[in-house]
Amino acid sequence: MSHRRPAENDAAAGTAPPEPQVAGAVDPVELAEAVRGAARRLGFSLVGIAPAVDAPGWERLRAWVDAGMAGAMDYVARRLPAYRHPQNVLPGVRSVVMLGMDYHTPARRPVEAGYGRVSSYAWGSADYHDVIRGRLRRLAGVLHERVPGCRTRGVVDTAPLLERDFARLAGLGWFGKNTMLINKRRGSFFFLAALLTDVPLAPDEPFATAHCGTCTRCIDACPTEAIRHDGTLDARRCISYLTIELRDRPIPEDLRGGLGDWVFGCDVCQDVCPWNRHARPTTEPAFEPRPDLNPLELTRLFELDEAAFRERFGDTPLARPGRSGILRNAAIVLGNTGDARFVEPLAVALNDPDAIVRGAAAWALGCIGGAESVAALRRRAALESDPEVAEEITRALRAAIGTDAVGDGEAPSTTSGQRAASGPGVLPGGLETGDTCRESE
Ligand code: B12
Ligand code: SF4
Ligand code: SF4
Repeated sequence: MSHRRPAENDAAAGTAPPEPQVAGAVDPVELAEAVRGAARRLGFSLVGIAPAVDAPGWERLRAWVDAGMAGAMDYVARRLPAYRHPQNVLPGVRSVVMLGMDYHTPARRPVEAGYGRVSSYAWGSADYHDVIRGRLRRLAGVLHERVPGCRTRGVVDTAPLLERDFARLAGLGWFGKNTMLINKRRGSFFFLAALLTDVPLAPDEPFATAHCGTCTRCIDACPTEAIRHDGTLDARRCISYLTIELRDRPIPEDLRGGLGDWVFGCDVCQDVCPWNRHARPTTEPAFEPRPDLNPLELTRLFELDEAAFRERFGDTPLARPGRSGILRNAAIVLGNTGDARFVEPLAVALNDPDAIVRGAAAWALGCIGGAESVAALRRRAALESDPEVAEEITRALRAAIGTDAVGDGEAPSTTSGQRAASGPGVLPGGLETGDTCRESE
């Protein structure tokens, strides 16, 4: 998802000492109630309080990072020691107020070829980080008013805090097999955020049970087989990671087909989850879907330069992968359609100033094949100066023409290493040519 890079201060950074004038002055139970009430009024539908203890999931996080499953998200590995205790996020912390804000809107519109699906958390007119940070500041204000001199820090996403771990400790729900924090009454379509404070607040009971039972729908439905049976997710395979977090480089070729029509993020493992039948619609106007994001028209995106892209998407989560990432993803989604109507926009993308976009467009044209794709690829091959894009073009021509020699009139071959495609027609095993591009090989 749109996980921002670590910021120096997340939100609501606390005022400096003096020590809070809290000892004996304010009842932790009464104060906890006041915080709960204020949080609900600020639009957080879930509120729970965890004690500031060692993160129970830290060893699992370390194992996950050590196994390389964080992929290119090196900010997680870099700050691994800091995740051990929330003390590293706010020195002197005693309580972690965990909050959930619903973003579900019941209106996923149908997606025709030429459009891409955007994860529902990003349909709104504002980035959730900005919306939530503002609310955290106001919630911190409630504590500061009651306990002058106390310290607070509000975080959403970017601090070294295992938010799902502390949400479970605060009684908000359990870890589903899809790794989401699931709440019995609300499902999982909510953001998490935390307000850390040095004020002692009466904690809630941790959520001690899990309610997935024998269900494996999310594991079975994941298009790229990213969810493992041991309750971990290999981020390197997750469409959310590939389309949002993996930036400034190509998406690994064997996973491009698995994107299907997802151009930003992925909701599959939540859409299939029975607990999301209980998801409640958001009451937050900023999360109401923008019609142009649900779904996103792809073919015109290649006409946007950097400034135009920023103008259109600068305030939304799509700004994180930026023009380069979104146009790369769009080219792959168009390639996955196998539809010749998209050769023209892809031929435009093939001459994009950004090499990542050109490489993805080449791959997509190889998927679609046909004389026009081949002609566009050949024209670009004569001009291309980037060695990686030139290599993509060579492989795409092989896929489109079906020869190893990237020339006319050679015998079809399935040894090119990219796809066993051979132009329009049926492949061994009864697959139609387009299917090889849609599959996660
Ligand atoms: C890195 C990251 C990602 C990565 C990796 C995701 C992952 N599953 O690890 C990628 C880019 C793939 C990703 C994708 C998404 N993310 Co994300 N992500 C994060 C981030 C920044 C850190 C998570 C992390 O450290 N992961 C490493 C693993 C090891 O830790 P973990 O999953 O947080 O915690 C697990 C362990 O502690 C373990 N565990 C601990 N003890 C035990 C014991 C047992 C027995 C078991 C089985 C497990 C277990 O289970 C926990 C829950 O999975 C958090 C924000 C934050 N600071 O926490 C958001 C966050 C988790 N993401 C969020 C969201 C919404 C998403 C997406 C839905 C976005 C989208 N639609 O595209 C997808 C969902 C994919 C999925 N199924 O997880 C929300 C989740 C809200 C919720 N209700 O759970 C968070 C909290 C952001 C937020 N502030 O709202 N994300
Ligand atoms: S978000 Fe999509 S790709 Fe990632 S684990 Fe869930 S279903 Fe799989
Ligand atoms: S789909 Fe089934 S297994 Fe997966 S998180 Fe939901 S209940 Fe658990």
